Amino acid sequence: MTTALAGGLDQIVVVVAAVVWAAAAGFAFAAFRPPHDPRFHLAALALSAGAVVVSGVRVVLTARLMQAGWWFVAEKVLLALPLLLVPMVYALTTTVPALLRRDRDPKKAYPLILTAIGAIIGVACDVIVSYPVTVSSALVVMLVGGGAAALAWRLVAGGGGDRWRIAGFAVALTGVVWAVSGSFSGTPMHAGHDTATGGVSVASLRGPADPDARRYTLTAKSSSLTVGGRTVQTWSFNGQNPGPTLRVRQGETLEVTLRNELPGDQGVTIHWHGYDLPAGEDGVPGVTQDAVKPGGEHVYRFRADDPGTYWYHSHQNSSVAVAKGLFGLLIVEPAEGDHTVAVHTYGNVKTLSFDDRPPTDRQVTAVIPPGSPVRLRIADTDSTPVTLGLSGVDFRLRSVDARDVAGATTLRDRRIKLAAGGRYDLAFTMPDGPVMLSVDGHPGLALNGQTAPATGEPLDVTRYGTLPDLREDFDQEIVWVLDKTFAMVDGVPRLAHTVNGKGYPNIPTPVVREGERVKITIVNRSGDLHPMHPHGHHVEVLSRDGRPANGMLVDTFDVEPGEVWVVALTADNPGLWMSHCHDLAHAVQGMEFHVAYEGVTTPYDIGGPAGNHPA
Ligand SMILES: [Cu+2]
Repeated sequence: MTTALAGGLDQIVVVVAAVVWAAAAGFAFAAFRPPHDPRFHLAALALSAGAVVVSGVRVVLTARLMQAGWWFVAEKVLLALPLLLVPMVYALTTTVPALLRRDRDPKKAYPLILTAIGAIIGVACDVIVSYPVTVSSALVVMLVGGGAAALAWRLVAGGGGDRWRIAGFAVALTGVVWAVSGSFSGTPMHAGHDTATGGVSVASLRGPADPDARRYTLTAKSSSLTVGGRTVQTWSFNGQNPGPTLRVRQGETLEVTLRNELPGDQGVTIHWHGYDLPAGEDGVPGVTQDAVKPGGEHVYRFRADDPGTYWYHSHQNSSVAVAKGLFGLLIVEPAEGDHTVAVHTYGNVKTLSFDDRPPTDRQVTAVIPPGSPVRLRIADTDSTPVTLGLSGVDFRLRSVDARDVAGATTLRDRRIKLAAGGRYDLAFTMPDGPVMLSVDGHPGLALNGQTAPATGEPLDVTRYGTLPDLREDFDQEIVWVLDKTFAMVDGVPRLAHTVNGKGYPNIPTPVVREGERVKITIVNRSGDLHPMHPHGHHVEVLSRDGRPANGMLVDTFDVEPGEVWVVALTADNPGLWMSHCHDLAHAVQGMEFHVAYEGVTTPYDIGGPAGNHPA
């Protein structure tokens, strides 16, 4: 059983346990009261037996999850299971014998009611407690449970005036208030503002001015696009969807002037996705710059020393802006004979755009002379992964996220899953026959005629190429546990995508020193796929789910439900960096945070007059 399946089953079993224990407790309470209907005794006994079985399943599932790591079970082992199993033993040794003896004392139902409360608390734990279990979250659970237990005693014992009721409500209410105020708050995001004395401002970490720079101007504006027979209102750079492909030769300086002609108050920035550039050029509003308002302008400059396939997109309200079309590809080239492929969903229409042709949901055809080298530079600009396939030719996955894969072996008829925001370069020599690039199993790009989409085994990219011995020495270790729980996001309580139990901007900011090698363990406790994207750095993949990886360098990687990834970050690019899920809806729903370098500050504010909104 996979970790993801065990986690999913546990989410169902915890609810079933609560329902069955509550029903058992209800029938027991009824059985101990007039008219002492024997059918109630039977029902209570049968439901208790069933509930014990369900609780046993929960213990087995927790044991299975514990094999995947403590991160997956901490709150179950520390809170949910003790609060279920201890009263369960109490009930099995008191209430159950009383039911068998047909006792007539309602107080005898109390242990079973406590068990039901424990089972219901298990559901609450699932929804509000993540990893790590904090003292405040544990207290919330204990207070709510204690309040419910007091009220239940008032119910079974009868009499006693209102004091028990008031005490129970008071205790439970304290728990709820604590939940809202205490456990959901956390360290505010702006580490940079806390260390504002001295240090380096991110605003000074800029690229060089260069009279010979390769210059582009990108103007954000409203546009429209007809695709799949529908007209979609889009935002564009220079009226093009996708935005123009920016090409620069390795070693040149790129200078891009961003202008904003969007309507209303829509700010815009450009984030150079995957390019490890100076922090002040990173295009994150509220962290590295203010959002560029309509009528405004901002110039980005950086030396393009790292060849490869990148893309650029607005980082202001990015879940909306990118979906509407504020993106394009950036190619830093030594390569000849290359072609770009951008996958993007406009409205509800999934499209492919080949080179700078307009996007289409139909198959794209092109003719390439047999014998010529081909490099398809493919970017997934959506918020969900895409499964690519290449058939009709032997090919290599030459690079992932603009970094060459060591020892890239020949592949044929294979499928490869590409993370949201990620890039693959597929390289081959054009054969005499046709070649097909498929997208999610459908014909996407047909070169020199038709052939069937690839149906072969999916490739595990983390095990592709050579598997070297990877360095295991670290200066610092960080753990990010991804989950879906109730948390504060932007000051509002909601069901959130959380990191270590918190949502934006309360996720603690790790602080690194320049030169450190940092081990980052990313654990996905949730049922959702999270394409994680650290800015300003490529991280080295050390292992995936305990299996040693090839050490490939990535800037966007899919952490599947139940998976544990271990990556290494070399702190070689001082700044204040965003790190977030590139399912941009997840970022808005809490999953974004910072990595700060010691001594780096920012003069910019999230919110503020510029309306900066990095997600
Ligand atoms: Cu996500």
